[in-house]
Amino acid sequence: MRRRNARGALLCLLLMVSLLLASCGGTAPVQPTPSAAEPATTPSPVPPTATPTLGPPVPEPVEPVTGMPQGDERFPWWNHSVFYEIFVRSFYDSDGDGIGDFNGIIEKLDYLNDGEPKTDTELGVTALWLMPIFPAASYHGYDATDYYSVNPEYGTMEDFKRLLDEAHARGMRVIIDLMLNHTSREHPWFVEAQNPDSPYRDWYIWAEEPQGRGPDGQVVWHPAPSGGYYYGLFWDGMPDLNFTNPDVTSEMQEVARFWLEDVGVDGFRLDGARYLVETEQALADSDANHAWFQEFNTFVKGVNPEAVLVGEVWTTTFTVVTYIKGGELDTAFAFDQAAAILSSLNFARAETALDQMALDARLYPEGQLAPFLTNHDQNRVMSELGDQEEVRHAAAMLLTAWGTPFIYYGEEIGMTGVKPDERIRTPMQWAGGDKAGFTTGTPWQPVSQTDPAFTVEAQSEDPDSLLSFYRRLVKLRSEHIALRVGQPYFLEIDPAPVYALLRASPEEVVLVVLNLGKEAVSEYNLSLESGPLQGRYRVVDLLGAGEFPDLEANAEGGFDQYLPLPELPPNARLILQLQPVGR
Ligand SMILES: [Ca+2]
Ligand SMILES: [Ca+2]
Ligand SMILES: [Ca+2]
Repeated sequence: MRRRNARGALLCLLLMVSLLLASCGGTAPVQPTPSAAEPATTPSPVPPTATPTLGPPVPEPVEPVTGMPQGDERFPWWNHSVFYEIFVRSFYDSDGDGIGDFNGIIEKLDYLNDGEPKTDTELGVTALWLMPIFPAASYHGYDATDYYSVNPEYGTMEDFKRLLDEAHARGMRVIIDLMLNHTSREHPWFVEAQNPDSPYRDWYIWAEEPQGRGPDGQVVWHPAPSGGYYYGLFWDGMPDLNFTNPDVTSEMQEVARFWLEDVGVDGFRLDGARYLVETEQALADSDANHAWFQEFNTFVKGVNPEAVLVGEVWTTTFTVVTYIKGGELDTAFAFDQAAAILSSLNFARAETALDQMALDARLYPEGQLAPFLTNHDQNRVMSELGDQEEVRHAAAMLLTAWGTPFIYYGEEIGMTGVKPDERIRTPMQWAGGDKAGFTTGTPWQPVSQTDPAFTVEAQSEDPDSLLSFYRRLVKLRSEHIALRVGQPYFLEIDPAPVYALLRASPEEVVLVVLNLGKEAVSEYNLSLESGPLQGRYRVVDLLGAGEFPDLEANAEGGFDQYLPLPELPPNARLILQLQPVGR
């Protein structure tokens, strides 16, 4: 585990700030920019004997991530990571055919994380999820025709391995989508399976006549070219594999081994994980399905103990958590929380998000959930909220939340998109115009916005842009252990638009306060009945300047009626570090 010497760095920093203040007459307010908190990159000539408690408080990085995030005694590496979901076809086209590709991602890796601690011009994410990269029949790739090679439209296996190397060199891990439940109807296995005598016949699920509807009442039995019907949960283009056949299980374990061991990915996002094994009793979340994933997880960890399995179990929290508690998935997307965050913002009611977060904190095994705002199956968050300030609140909630956050590409520049699916997966807007700086050719899909304001180019140098805000939040998460793995504590709050969450690890405490409303709030209450606090804290905003009263813990380790500001301005966003005084 690599650590910076935070205490030494703080000392140098405080000394530098004191000197600066002295030379300015000591009256200028300190702008606590996060970059000023970079540890001693220039040697300080002052011996470390001065008292570091003088002068206004400044943010102090605590257990920052440097390089590739590592796990610790309690939390695996993914709890110290921020993920970024990429649709390869839409990220960046390196050769002008209008289709994004591996070499395009390589060219843009520095935008995501340049691996250089001295710069903060990158988004700062530390892991990537690539949507399907296998050869497939459809543009989206969820209908694989081969599990052992890459989509030639995206490049070669050598290109992909170079992408892995380049990402790893910058401190980013890479996981890929793995679609176990079904193949393409064009997969050679399914083509061969049309022959009743083929060994592949029993790899799929057949019936003479339709056997009823699917788990959500949908049509799932489709007429087979060879007669009879086959089971295909999602659509007739994706026939379900028969996971009661041990040959299918062996094959899919071999697929996982191949990508982990021979290619070198860091884990998988498991598509449609509820639906692998159907039984008489259940078409989703069957006991046999749970047992299958338990075996699969054991297999994967035998290949690489560090590999992560992130599940798409798109249903209520109560069901999702059963997959994690059973040692089947390592973590899973928090769909209920994502919906609650959007609802919370649409109605300026903090309670909706916080109640769900509290439930999730209680039900999920410690920190093993993956919050997100929207993904490739949902309308984009900017379209759902339609308001720059609300989008920033959403980002602040996401990146200070308990678990492993996932950002959907383009979310950080406010890309819009409403269904159909192609329109929520449009080319990344690097620059303005019809090609969006995405390709020199014709984009495979028209861009969502040609307005130059919603581009990386326009926002990259603007300190007030949404992109800059995302950069600050991701950086804060990487610099502050409390934001990554600090236990969440839920406060007593009123009125409705005031959102607050305390995150506390043994090393650090951070209090997040947002005013979701469009009006200033002057009469409000923030109290924590009991908690992990002790004594007195100086309060520093990690997002900006401002002076705040000290916070005094009550006898139960909580606090009573702490008001960081007498009045919370409209859209206020405070991420407050509580620095212990005298300890
Ligand atoms: Ca291309
Ligand atoms: Ca950097
Ligand atoms: Ca299935």
